[in-house]
Amino acid sequence: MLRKVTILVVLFLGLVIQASAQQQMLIGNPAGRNATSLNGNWQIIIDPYETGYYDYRYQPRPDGYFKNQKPATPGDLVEYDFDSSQQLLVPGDWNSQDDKLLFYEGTIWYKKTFNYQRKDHSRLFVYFGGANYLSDVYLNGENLGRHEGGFTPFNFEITKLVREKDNYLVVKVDNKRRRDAVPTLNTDWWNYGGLTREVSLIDVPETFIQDYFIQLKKGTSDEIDGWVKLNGAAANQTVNIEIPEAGVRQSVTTDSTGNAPVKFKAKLDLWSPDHPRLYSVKLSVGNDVVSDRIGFRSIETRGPDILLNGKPIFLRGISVHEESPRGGRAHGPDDARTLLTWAKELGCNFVRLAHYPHDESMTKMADELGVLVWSEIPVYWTILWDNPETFENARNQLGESISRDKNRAAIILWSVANETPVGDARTKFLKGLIDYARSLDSTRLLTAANERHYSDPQTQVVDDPLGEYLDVLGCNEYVGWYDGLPAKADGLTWKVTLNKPLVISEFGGDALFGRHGDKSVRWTEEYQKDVYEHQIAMLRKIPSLRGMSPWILTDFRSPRRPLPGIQDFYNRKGLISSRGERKQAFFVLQKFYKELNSEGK
Ligand code: GCB
Repeated sequence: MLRKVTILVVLFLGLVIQASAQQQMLIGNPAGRNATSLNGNWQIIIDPYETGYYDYRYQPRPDGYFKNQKPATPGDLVEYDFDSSQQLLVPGDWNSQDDKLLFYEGTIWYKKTFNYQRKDHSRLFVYFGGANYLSDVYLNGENLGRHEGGFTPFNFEITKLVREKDNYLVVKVDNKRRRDAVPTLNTDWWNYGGLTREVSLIDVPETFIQDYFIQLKKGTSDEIDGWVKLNGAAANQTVNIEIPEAGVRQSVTTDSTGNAPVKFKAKLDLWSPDHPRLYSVKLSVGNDVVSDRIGFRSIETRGPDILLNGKPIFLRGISVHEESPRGGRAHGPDDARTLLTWAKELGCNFVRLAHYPHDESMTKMADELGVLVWSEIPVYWTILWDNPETFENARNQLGESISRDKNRAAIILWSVANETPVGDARTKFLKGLIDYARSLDSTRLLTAANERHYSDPQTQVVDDPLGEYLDVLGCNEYVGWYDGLPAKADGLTWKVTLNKPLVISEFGGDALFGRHGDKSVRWTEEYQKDVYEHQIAMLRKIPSLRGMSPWILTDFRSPRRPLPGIQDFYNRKGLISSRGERKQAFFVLQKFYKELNSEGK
């Protein structure tokens, strides 16, 4: 009987996993494929009342803006025209491209026209690196589907709809905040809207490599344990996997569903921040070829230690928002290089990419430059813990993020939440996410940025019940800013109840670059520097501390920060201003990280 039940449970789980894999259907590593960019200028229509979507009875219109209508005769009434409308650059948020859109939250319609010569026996997909927040996508007037979530990729097949001339791709992007969404109404960052990341057409053969996972088996340094997945009618195929620099040439045969496990031994030079070794990896089936650059490393914990390639490591980090030094949402390799180079100048071997998955070029650049990454989803503050749709949404965003970045050596931590209130519904929700992440990727560590509390005025306690399910305990604290004055840190002792690594995932204070005064005066560089000095002295004394990612690398826009002349709608906790100027605290942290480095940490 027990056996029967077990078999049923296994079958059911199999179905669930299969169903979710089907649902995601994301094409892995678009940059490693035959792609045509649709970046550049797109025509847009600003539509605050969603007139292009709803009629005057608030019913969806069959003749919405996605039909891209033109008057056929001079007497025809058509109240919009993409072709004479304004343009915006893609990728790019709309808020920073036009002053009148700075605070805009609502719908904007995007349109791009293109020609496409599709080869026989090929398939075509349109791929979006990310669009904030809700996207409805149409090609030549037909609905392709909807995607929810502002920071993860999605794609649609357009093989049957695409034509040689004058295709029109229309996307309705809506960044209205919602109580039941992820994130919810309340965040401390700018709600940059639009097609914020790359858009491209991906051309593949009828049967193609949809995705693959080529990583070391947990706890090993010479065993690849992964999988490859084909998409297309001819499922039983031989897939070749080559890593020429490691002398690897392997073949696997997929089953009737197109899946095959990939397991082999290889002698590999391991990836680390000091030695960010990447290998060219080529996968091929028939005439489909995907190329990637993959690093191999192991990551584990043992008691309070984090072990990278078997050796204890201290995470010298900084938190980073996806805020471009050019203004607006960062995207592309240039922004990624600038931000990560600044982090390295600070002495970091680690970044916390807050509070949502950043552009794919960021995690690829982290692989190239040798910077470990904490990757996060926007389960932030107080979302609707009891709402099944909210859970499904968070789970989907987590799945898409892991799906996109699972081959990046730089990523060592998946974080499921930031500063969520302790409670049964919340812990159940987050445990569901943690279990899901582990089912998709057994190789990385799970964390969350939690809070702490005082058991008495001198004792900080880290004992969030979520900790039981995490590998690494993340903890935010603002002693010296929201919690007393900087010197308060001197008298505090930390009690961490679990024998796991602790990462202080945030601390800091605001300073306006160039504002000087006594260290007791808020908003001055001197005050911020004082916060860092007292914090560092305090943190040094926590026995299980294995990393930190102070808040934050650069100033970033936030609607919650109105103070005129100082904040002007920026959170000023950056160690670097929004124009790239280093504040005094930058050098305090840099000095500390140099010391740690020379102590071998
Ligand atoms: C926090 C949040 C972060 C905020 C920061 C602040 O605890 O996690 O998103 O921006 O504090 O500056 O208040």
